[in-house]
Formats: sequence, C-alpha cells, structure tokens
Amino acid sequence: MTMSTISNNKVPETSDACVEILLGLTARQKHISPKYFYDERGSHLFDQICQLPEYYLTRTELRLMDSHFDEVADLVGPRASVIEFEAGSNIKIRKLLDHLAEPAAYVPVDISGDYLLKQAAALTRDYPNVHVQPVFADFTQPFDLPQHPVMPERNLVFFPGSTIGNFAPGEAVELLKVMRLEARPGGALLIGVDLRKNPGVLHAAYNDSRGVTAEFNLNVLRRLNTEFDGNFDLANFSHLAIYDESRGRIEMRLISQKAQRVIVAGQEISLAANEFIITEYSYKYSLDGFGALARSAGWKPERIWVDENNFFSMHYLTVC
Ligand code: AVJ
Repeated sequence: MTMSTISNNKVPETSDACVEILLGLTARQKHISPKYFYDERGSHLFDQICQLPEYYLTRTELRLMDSHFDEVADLVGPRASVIEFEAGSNIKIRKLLDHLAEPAAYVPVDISGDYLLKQAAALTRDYPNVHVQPVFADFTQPFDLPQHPVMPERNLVFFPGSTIGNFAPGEAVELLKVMRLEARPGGALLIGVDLRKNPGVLHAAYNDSRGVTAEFNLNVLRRLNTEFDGNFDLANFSHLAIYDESRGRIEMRLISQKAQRVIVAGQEISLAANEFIITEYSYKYSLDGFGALARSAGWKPERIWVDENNFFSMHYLTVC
C-alpha cells in the first residue's frame, strides 16, 4: 500500500502538549483545550453524544447533506480534491465522495496519526479512483499539500460538524484564512456551522439527561491521569455547560467540588471549592454573523442551506 505521508509539516510533540496543559491549568482562568477530549474513549463517547435525542447537531447536518449534496456536487464540479480539516466522521466524507463527480483526491489533515491512517486505508480500499493522501499537520498553520496523479480541477476544503465553533471568532478568522490559502485560487469551502437559538435547546444539548456529555467532559481528566501522570479524582469534579447568550457560546466546565490539590505532569495545581476548568467553547453563529466572519477571511459566500428549525447551517463559499 502506498500510504506515504507528508513529513515536512509541523506536528506537535508530547512535551509541547505538557507545556500547553500546564499553561492552561496554571492560568488565572484554568482551561484545557477541547482537542484533548478525543482519545479512544473520548471519541467513543462523542459518537454516543451524536446519538442523543438532545444533541441535534450531527443528525441535522446529516439530513442537510442528504438533501443538498446533489446541489453541492453541481457547484463543485468534477475532479475536485477534497481537503478535510480534522479527519472527522467517516460517514460524512463518504457521503460527500459518493455525490461528487469523479473526485480526484481526498486529503485528510490531522495531528493524530493512528486514526488518520486507519481511516485513510479504509477509504483507499473503497474508493480506488480517489487518491487518498493523509497529511499530518497542525492545520491552524499553513501546511504543504501533496501532489496527485490526476490534477484536481479545484480544491474543496471540507469542515463539517461545526468544529469551527471551538475557535474564538478571532482564531476562527485565522483558521478560515489558512483554509483559503490551502484551497488556492478557484477553490471552495464547505463548512457546517451551528446556529444561535433558544438557550433551552442549547442547554439540553450540552447537559443531556443521560449524562453522556458529563462523562465525555470528565474523560479529559482521566486522560490527564493516564497520559500526563495526573492524579485527578473524577468524583471530585462535576460537569456543567452554560450558554453565554451575549457571546453566543456554550462553555463546558469541570467544577471542583471542594478545595483540592492535584498533581499533573509533575506540577501541583490547587483548586478552590467551586472553581472551574473550562474545557471547551462552542460558538454559535447567526447566518449573517458567520457570513461576515468568512468574508473578512477572504471567502465569498455562495450558498447556505438551513434545516426547517433554523438549528444548523451548511455554507458553500469560494475563494475571492
Ligand atoms: C465537535 C466541537 C462540534 O461543540 O458541539 C459535543 C463537541 N462538546 N458536546 C460541539 C461537543 C460537547 C462538539 N463539536
């Protein structure tokens, strides 16, 4: 199998991760990056979240894809190279490749190697005419794209799932600029964006009645214990997601149930009773708000699809 990978891109090392985690846990407002959610157990819990009745995001986006990928395929045209930022859901990329006319290539970009390679191998098997070439890179920085045997007619950056919501608006603009750079002149972006809505709906989606989101949130402490020599007692923390309506963002918190000291990566961290660690922001946008953000990063909005409840949106944009 010819699954060589592009190696001149910058990939973070474990020691960088330790520094990042300790900086976050010693900051005035303690925080841990949401990217640490997704170890094997965390990815499994996220799959369970996607099945929850309260978590409308995945289900709604998949329905938008089923209804509108024919139209997307017409807009994209033949022989596109699909560049997926963060090798995410197998089912979404398959849906897209199934609709596009003679897709030339698929380039999943991610920092986590194992999953990337497994997924790429399965796609190579099932899509023999698509040149599957994973890239290990931190996609918040520009990276090198591989060459393909069939010259793609356009690059299509694919970023489903409203993962853009994990980035604060300023960071989101920077990421959208990297996407525009990688898409190159003539390129396009297909992105899923969760919308602002009734706070009750959002609260339920991130504080589900079965406690799966709580498990998912607490799992990050378990991961710090196993991978970064931590001694967090998970029983001493509780999950809460709050919606900040003025900022349009969900904030995931782990609340310390008592004053306690914890060791992680050789450093002692003290937490006061009720002090919390922020583990994730999930920004929600209005259609106009996201449009303005994308324009400021050099994208031209072409088409938006929304479900009947105005819960979730899928945007197709082209390089200005
Ligand atoms: C994968 C970032 C889109 O923000 O809804 C789900 C992650 N966090 N439940 C989101 C998540 C809590 C999810 N994203």
